[in-house]
Amino acid sequence: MSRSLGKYRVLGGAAALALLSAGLSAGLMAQPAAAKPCYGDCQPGVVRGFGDLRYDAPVGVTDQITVTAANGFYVLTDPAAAIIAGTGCTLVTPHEARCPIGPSPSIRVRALDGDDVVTNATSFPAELNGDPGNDRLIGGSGPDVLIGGAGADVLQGGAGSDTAGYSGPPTSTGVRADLDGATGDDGSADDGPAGARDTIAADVENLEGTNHDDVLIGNAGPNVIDGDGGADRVQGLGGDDQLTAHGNGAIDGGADSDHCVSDIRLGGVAADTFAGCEFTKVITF
Ligand SMILES: [Ca+2]
Ligand SMILES: [Ca+2]
Ligand SMILES: [Ca+2]
Ligand SMILES: [Ca+2]
Repeated sequence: MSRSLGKYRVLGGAAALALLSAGLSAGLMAQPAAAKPCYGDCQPGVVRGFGDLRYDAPVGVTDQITVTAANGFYVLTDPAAAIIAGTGCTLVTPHEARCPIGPSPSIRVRALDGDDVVTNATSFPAELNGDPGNDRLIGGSGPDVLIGGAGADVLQGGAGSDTAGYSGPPTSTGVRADLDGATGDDGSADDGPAGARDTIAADVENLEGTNHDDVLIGNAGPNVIDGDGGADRVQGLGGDDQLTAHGNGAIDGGADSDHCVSDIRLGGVAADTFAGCEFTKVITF
């Protein structure tokens, strides 16, 4: 912290104040107070934060949200919704907004209710939230985090190293999810919670679990899998995997060269067991 403040001091005067103020706003905006529907982190519609684009869809709309990048601007379109342009963004038509791309571009979209389609057609990292409803989330050429939420969702990563995330909305039970690329259905054991099977496409490489007891299984390629809270069973299978669990669980690296981490800094739990791991680490503080 003192190092950051020092940097601002060197800049001096109004520039330093402006930067500090922008940084603080971005920090506040990254921490919405509640999960209830609000817009662009509780500002209307689409906003530009510290270089990033944030959009919350209107409630009651089956959205078709697409984000592209052109001539230094994010372009957000949704033919199904009347978009509201908030701070840093301009409405071009009722269904199209533009916002200048900042120094550290990233995208966060919340589609909220409805059976929505959300497409990141840029190379920027994105977090796409389907929320309730049977959603289709389509990542861009960079790293995407695809959080389907409730409903039977389809998660397509595109190029880049992409993550199917279950840690976003609160769930009452753990999930079983794997990266075999198979279509999800309620007759199978994956992916996602019972009654809401997701299809995680073969172009998704990584998994993040819930706060409950999950079973998370990779594939023959390199995978990054984090069980999050709960006593998780994490399996990497082939490929050089990075696997993390958080106590009372089991990590199995499978074939090839795997890094396995039992992170039990929260305490009150036993270290996870390791099998098939070439590198292991237990983090206790
Ligand atoms: Ca929606
Ligand atoms: Ca959903
Ligand atoms: Ca978990
Ligand atoms: Ca693997």
